[in-house]
Amino acid sequence: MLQRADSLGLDTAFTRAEQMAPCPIGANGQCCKVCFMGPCRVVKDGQTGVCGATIETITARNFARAVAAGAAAHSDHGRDMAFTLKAVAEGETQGYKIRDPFKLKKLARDLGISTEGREVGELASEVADVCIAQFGQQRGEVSMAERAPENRKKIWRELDIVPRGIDREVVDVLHRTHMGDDQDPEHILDQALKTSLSDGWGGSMIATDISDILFGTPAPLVSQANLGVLKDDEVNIVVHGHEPTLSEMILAAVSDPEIIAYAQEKGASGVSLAGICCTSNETLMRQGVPSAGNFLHQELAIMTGAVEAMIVDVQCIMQALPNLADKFHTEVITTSPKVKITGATHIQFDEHRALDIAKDIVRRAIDNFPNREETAIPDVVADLVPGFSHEYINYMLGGSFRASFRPLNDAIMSGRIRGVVADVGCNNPRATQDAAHNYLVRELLKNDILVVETGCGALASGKLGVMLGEAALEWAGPGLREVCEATGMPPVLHLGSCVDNTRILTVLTQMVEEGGLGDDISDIPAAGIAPEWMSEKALSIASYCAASGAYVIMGITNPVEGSELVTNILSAGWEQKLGGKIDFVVEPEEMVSQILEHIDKKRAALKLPEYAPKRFGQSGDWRMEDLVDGPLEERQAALYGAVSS
Ligand code: SF4
Ligand code: MSK
Repeated sequence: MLQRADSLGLDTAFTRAEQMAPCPIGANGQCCKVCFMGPCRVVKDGQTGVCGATIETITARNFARAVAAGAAAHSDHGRDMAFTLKAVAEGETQGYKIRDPFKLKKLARDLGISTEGREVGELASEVADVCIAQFGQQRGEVSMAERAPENRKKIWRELDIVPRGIDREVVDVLHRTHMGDDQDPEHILDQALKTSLSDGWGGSMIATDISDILFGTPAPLVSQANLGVLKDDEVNIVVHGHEPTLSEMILAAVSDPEIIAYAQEKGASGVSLAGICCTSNETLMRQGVPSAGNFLHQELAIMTGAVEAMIVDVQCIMQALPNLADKFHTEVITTSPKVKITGATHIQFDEHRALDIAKDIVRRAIDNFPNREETAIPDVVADLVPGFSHEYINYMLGGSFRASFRPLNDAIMSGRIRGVVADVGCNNPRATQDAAHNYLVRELLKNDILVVETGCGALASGKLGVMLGEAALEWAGPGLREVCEATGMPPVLHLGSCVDNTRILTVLTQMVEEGGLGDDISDIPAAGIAPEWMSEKALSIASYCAASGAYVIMGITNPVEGSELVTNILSAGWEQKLGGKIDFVVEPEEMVSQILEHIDKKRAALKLPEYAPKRFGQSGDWRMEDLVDGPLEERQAALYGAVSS
């Protein structure tokens, strides 16, 4: 596709990244523009801004502001879901219903709402009210923080970082990083932690729970990923962004026989829906809607010439899209009241008329089909099995009648599974697309690490073909392979979109509660990586994971590189007070060795047997061999050799 871009003389994020060298002062967090005596670039030892601000204060302020912006974006998504739930409960919407009343009840109980004898609608209305109130709450603690392990809550309370209310913590960061306020770097970063927790154990968790309640809690299904999911003979509609609210209705509209007949009138054989980014994750994991790819595929999809409409909602939408779409027949349609892009058509979404609006948009795309010219859809596609909610993981491991994390904990305790790693986050055109995600996933699997994924990292693995049960035979070490064979699960689990990193927090909490892996998230042999991150949301996620006790590695660049002190606070400093930390590591090889070292250290602290892969791999159902190519012995030798080295 990049060759096609070249031959057509088109810019992409890849070429623009080459032309736009990152400003090294900004990249290292050394530029302050919080007041208009500046902007101040603090680059020499001992230099300060006009107000006297030091490099430590400036880098910490920049980091905290990025966390606040990320937390705001995620949490606002959660707020919108809560308002949609309220509207559905009041019977004001068109096309929506409550698909998971069991999860509604569970959430109600967690929020302290009585469920006894209540109608679903009435309960949903109260749950929505309580969720909406979490955003404006001024005192106390956000309710969902209560879900964390007891020891974790103790740490948070001692440090006074339990969020009071979601919006309140975001505003607090913006206030204290205004000119002339908080100028103690550690104190600023403590508030960054509190704000990030208002995302992970607040806004994002609300988004995940309510999305499941409204659209269904994901369970595994089969789908496909990559640009090859676009169809040459059908109207292609691509949904891109983050929220499932409109895309679920677009899906309903494209399945309508009248709409299909209308498409046929216009010369197409049907209407095909595909996703990009996290809107894709939302529709992929619940409805099996194929994914056209992750963040850096948004321009490439348009360049196929086969997309009639790209419908976007919020976050991660490049402003370059309308200009690029102009070169083809694609119409870019913005739908969120918060997002307009010059050159795009704006059709504002309103859940009260959701299905009508969705049908109008789909008809518009169909009307555009006759304008299609030459197409170039790459013949590249991979099968995948997405949809591993934490609820499903429970059933998958424990069975329908005794859903439990016990088998996972046992597998880690025995050493069959060495540990668990979450590979999450974006693509970044400063690095080869998906290369770090793919390398890390393969290396981790080889080392018997169970990988869970969300966001664009998940879509990278979907495209790679490792989200299939049989992928364990090819890529997993002997112990992990045994577990995958016994359960049929893929060695890489798709857990959802960016806001669904909260599912990972829930999995970790359930592992603690199951017993045998310590008393807190920080005891578990686990880590998180975002090797190709680019978004402020990634810094919020990294911070709330660290605050929750996880070891997090971020690739690409260190946004606080300008200050050794601040870099150390995020790493050793946070590890000392929280048991979790953020390290910025550019090289994927270095990431692997730091993760394995960390996981083995945690295993040793728990007095678990040393990782010894040769003890495993003799059991399992070898008949699954039929599913993959190549002589078993050769692959075993290659694999075990690699593991032991
Ligand atoms: Fe410069 Fe201080 Fe203003 Fe920042 S707050 S721009 S360091 S004068
Ligand atoms: S979409 S935030 S590029 S993961 Fe969630 Fe992908 Fe990162 Fe956006």
